[in-house]
Amino acid sequence: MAQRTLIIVKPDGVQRGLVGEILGRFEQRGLKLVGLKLVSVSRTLAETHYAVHRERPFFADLIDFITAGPVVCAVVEGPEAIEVVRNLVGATRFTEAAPGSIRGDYALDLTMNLVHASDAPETAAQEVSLFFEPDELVAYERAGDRWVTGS
Ligand code: 3AN
Repeated sequence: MAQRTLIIVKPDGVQRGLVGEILGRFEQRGLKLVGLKLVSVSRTLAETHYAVHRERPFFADLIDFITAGPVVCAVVEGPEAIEVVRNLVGATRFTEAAPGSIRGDYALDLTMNLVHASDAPETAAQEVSLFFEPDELVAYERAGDRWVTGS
């Protein structure tokens, strides 16, 4: 089933010059970009986005980090996109992230782990609408898609 999911290249990814490399992995897999922008995340937006972690001891560090510099927000679309993207991103803990995944290739820290990706259909819908207005998402056909997804 075609899904849309939110990807955030976190401040460490932008500062390290890895935006192209990271977004390229999703493009290379065949996922379609339908939204893309550079954002300075406000503390209010960060606290809403990470509300599920509000009571956790690392919450303050997480908010400080995600607001420390610009991030790149993207929405990608494709078959089972939520799970496909999570697998490309790799496990939360860098010690467990498989080589070949983004975190497995580039991350050595639990907070500075380069990428956020939605983890379920409900959170994907919430997070896409938190970071993008409806008119910022673009529906379009790609000529090559029938050779990638069959549709
Ligand atoms: P993921 O980013 O893999 O979806 P989540 O949603 O469980 O992981 O956590 C969101 C972010 O919170 C992580 N990317 C990481 O930066 C931070 N985080 C999660 N667990 C911890 C922890 N035990 N200690 C410090 N930071 C954490």
